[in-house]
Amino acid sequence: MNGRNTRDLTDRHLYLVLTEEYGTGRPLMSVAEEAIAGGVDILQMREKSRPRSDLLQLGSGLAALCRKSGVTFIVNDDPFLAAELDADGVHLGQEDLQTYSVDTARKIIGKDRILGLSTHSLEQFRRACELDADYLAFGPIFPTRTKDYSIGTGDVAEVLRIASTPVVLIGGVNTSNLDLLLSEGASSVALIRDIMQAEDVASRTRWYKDRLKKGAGRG
Ligand code: TZP
Ligand code: MG
Repeated sequence: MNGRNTRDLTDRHLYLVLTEEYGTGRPLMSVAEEAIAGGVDILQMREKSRPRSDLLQLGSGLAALCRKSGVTFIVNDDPFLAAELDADGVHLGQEDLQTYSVDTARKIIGKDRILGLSTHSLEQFRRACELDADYLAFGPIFPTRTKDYSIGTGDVAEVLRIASTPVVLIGGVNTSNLDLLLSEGASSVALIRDIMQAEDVASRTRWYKDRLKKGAGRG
């Protein structure tokens, strides 16, 4: 055991991507605390325009909170920062691969940390299955704020069928469309807005957790 919260990613997971820009102005630490109270499994720090000193400060708070709560803590974009914060893992986008190949990022974070990678098409997903990632995100499935396109649900079943690593579906997931993803066989989803903008973050988080849990057995 490495003492990190590197849970078995093949389970059903609720993954919240903390991005202040798409929240309601509340500090990310408070949102994180509420999401943890609601049962979130994985938290990612995704702050793209803050200086590194801020990320170190926020990240060490989030890392400590996640560590004591048994929640997996992932740092976006930067494997060096993930290692420095002793986070549970790093998440890379396709554009990050220009800076770090998956193998380079793996060397930086070590084998005990999680490496996640975003994919945006079936072809990209297929190629990513050959890489040394611990999970693959696939999306944006539905319209979202962080991308100017969405890919729909058409390839979801095929992605889940061919996946050799756990898959997290992302992009525009909300309480109205989650069932559609579950009916395609989804087990884990990642969200920003529908949790970050909820009036009651803990109860919205709990709603998703309950729904994911029931997902497998829905009639
Ligand atoms: N990558 C693909 S979609 C997305 C990211 C980071 C944003 C998801 O945010 P939301 O608000 O849940 O659509
Ligand atoms: Mg990135």
